[in-house]
Amino acid sequence: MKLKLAIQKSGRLHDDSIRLLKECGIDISNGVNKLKAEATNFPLEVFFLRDDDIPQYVEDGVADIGFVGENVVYEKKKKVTVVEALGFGKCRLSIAVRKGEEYTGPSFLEEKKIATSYPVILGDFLRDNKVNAEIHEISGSVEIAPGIGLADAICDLVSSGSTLFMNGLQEAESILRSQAVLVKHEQLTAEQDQLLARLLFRIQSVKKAKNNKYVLLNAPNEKLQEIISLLPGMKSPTVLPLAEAGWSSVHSVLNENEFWDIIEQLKAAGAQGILVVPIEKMIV
Ligand code: PRT
Ligand code: ZN
Repeated sequence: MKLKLAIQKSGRLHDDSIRLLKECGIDISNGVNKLKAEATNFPLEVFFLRDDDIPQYVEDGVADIGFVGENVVYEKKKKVTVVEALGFGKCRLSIAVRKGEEYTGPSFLEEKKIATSYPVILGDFLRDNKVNAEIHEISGSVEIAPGIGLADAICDLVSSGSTLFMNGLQEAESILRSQAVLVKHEQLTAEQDQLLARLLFRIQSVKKAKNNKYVLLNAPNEKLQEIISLLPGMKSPTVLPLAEAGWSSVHSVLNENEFWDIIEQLKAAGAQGILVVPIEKMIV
């Protein structure tokens, strides 16, 4: 038995999806020109599909699981379960208006025409905010709609913001934050669930490793207690004596979010020779 995974055939999520599998130690045998490929060292079969079709395939159980943007999951409203955020494909779905216009909140959109490829999510947003606006659905190049007089505003995905900028638009309000997620079919068999648990364990180890750094530093022994108290570590930091009397080497793991704060405090407390090393996998 193999677990069937759907990923994007080509586009923004493709490379990161393949990379994540690789980081999980899973090699895909044949190229992306085929409809599907087999992993050589894990019971996994990979289907290459358009991202928009992935929720439907997973709902139908043609694929057991899929990697797809949350924006697509919420837009398609298919019956799938979101299991895990994957940490790539980050973007936001935002309302944008012409540069220089003063956006005063959702009521600004009253009676306006909004171009989008996300009519469902936008429709929910407008309804929640009791705004009456006309949704004009288009499938691509949404950002040019205000410029050619097709719409007063748009609702589209934004990452750097440069597409909006180049089209004379400004981001007014973000209505959804999105990233790639792992979705699963609602009724997996026990055997499929077991395979998914194995895959998830690997994905979580890779994610944890990315969010953490291994830190090595030298500390004068009289400052050791203070320095150790600053370090969270997986359990407690490793402390080894240095060849030079009165000094120790301290090893620990720091989370990305608190990383710079703690490094500054460590320096202030007398730590020297601080080395920061990436972690490849983290099994905790
Ligand atoms: O062929 P297929 O249907 O599979 O692909 P697609 O063309 O529909 O999707 P694709 O490859 O463009 O995007 C796949 C997924 O990547 C999306 O569903 C999001 O989950 C995620 N993602 C992350 C993005 C962006 N960032 C993004 N910036 N998807 C699209 N964009 C577009 C946006 O629509 C706009 O045109 O990039 C432009 C804005 O980018 P900035 O950097 O200029 O702000
Ligand atoms: Zn698509």
